[in-house]
Amino acid sequence: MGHNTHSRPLDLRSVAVTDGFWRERQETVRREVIPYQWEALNDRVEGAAPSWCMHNFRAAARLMEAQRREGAAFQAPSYSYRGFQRAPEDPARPDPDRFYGYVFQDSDFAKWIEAAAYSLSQHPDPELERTADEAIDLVCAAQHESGYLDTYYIINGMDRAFTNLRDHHELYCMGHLIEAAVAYWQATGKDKLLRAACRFADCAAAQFGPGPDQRRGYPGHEIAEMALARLYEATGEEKYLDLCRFFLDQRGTKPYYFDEEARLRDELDGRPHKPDADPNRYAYHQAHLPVREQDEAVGHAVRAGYLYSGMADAARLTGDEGLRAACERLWESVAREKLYITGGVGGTVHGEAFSYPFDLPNDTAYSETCAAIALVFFARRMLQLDPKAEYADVMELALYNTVLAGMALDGRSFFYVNPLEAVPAACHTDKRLEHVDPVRQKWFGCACCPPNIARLVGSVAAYAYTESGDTLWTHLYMGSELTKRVGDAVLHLTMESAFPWEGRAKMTVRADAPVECTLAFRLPGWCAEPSVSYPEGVRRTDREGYCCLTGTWREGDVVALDFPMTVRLRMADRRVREDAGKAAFTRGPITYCLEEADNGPDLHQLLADPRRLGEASVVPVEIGGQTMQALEVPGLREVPGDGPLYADYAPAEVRPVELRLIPYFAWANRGEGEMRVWLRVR
Ligand code: FUB
Ligand code: ZN
Repeated sequence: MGHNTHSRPLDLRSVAVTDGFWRERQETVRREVIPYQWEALNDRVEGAAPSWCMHNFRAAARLMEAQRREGAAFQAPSYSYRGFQRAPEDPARPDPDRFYGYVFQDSDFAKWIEAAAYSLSQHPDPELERTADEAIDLVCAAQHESGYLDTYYIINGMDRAFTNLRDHHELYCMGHLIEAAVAYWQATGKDKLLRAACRFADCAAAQFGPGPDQRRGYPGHEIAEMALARLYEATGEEKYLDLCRFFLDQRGTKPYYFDEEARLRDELDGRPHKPDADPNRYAYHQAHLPVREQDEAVGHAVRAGYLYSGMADAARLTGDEGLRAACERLWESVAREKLYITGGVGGTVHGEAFSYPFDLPNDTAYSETCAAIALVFFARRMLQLDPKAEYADVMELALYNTVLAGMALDGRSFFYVNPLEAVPAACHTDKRLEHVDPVRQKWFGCACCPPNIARLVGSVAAYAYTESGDTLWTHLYMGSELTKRVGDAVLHLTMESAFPWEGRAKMTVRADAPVECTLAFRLPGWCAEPSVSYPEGVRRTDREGYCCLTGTWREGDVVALDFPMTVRLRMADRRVREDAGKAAFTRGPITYCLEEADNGPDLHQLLADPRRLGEASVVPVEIGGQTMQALEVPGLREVPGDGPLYADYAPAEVRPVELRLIPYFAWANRGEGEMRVWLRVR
């Protein structure tokens, strides 16, 4: 039996996550994060930056209700496009009719409702569903009669809608709305938000396209591409795939649309047009070249990850080989030259962007949480196109390390930026580190990351498994119960797993009648000696790091997987300046770090000793009420002298110490202190 390699994630209602590690995080999202973020979106979290997100929907809904009521007599308030106003002059007395916050504030609602949808698909919760339904009623009430749905322009002046695609995120908000609407429909069967999202997409499809009266634009911040592909897959409506393709095909063509629209804006405002002189402006938006010609990951890292995800979707759905080849080249660029050992990407604060190859600074790292999330999206889509374990290895790395580090263990505070080295005193005083926080924040004015983590954690099962006709692909190991249909037959599968702490996993089959199919399991790249046992009569073929087991599966059949996790001391390619002479500890999918709480201050004086790696032990530790595995490894500490600032060179005096390392995702959960991933090597 052959297996088609194009695959799709499982319907989340057919898989339940059951294991301690992920279930606990999904429960944190359900119990803490979703209710907390709802309060944040409604500006009710004391001490946190106000969001204004739902305030804006209320303002827009009032306006649209007035329009519906008054019909032809309706006169929009003459704001004449007032543009940004991040916050009211007196925060205690906001004008109920004004838009506040970032232009893309609507997307925070969309991410929240998407997270709520995933949570509902795992755990029915009538109260949450009621809150979500009421929020959807409000959002739909804010929709313009044309289908347009972005409160920034609905409130500030619809005459300027779609006039600044480069900076004003309407298509980004549309993309998030679509993602949310599909998820909510799939989780609850309710289609009110889906219908609203389709109307918005139809409105965009009327505006953008090759026709004589249409605009040749494309999103300044990508996500619409992957969202439209998802909408096409959910509804079967070709027009959404066409719009996705149009956006991809237009990007990077000349004359540059962003320049054209800037000229038109100036014309509209009656001011002289001054062309933008910044040569990097196109690369920031991945618009420097047509997408099929791109081969280096550049520009804003979240935008890039979302774009590449949309390209991979379109390549899979249309069989476009040029797109697929570009995706492969861009993947190589990220994975071989621009990826942190924590799975973070986008190393520079300047433009929240990818830097040049092998530039991976540790203390000034930007490594936005959303960028790691975008990389998870891209990796899953590459797996859907072509299941190669190397994609899943990176997906796992990003997920278990930077993505999880983005949220405190109690789910109540968040990192936007994820450095690999932090010294609080420096973070508080050094201008170069202005963007780096040594403690997580309750919320952000630009709160893209927290709800993004919530939606990914809630839907993690969609990254663990994908299916093609007769094949189930296991990419990540997590305790779960799932159902796989093969024709009319149904296979119930139970996965038990000790990940990420131990590399054992076991899949047990339950089936009323024998089912012929392939169960494919990823052999993690970090494991030198994977072992897989399976029932007699099943045929094994290995391809691209997957062990594919084909045969007739019966009740009680078991596949036992053992991926021994050893403590590894890893070094970076010697072209990475910042890691020269340094090493980092990893075990299985987890990257470790040193914290001041365990090792005292001045972590830069600690040295790893590769000769003693064999003496490393794995010890349970409790952090933030959660039990996890720490590492204890013999190392050395330099004895600081009390001499002058400079002296003639002499080898440092060292004393033996026991280094204690904790998972990177758990750092900064025990108060403020130093942290570092890369340490010097003796
Ligand atoms: O622009 C929307 C989001 O805000 C981006 O994805 C993040 O990088 C942040 O800039
Ligand atoms: Zn973010």
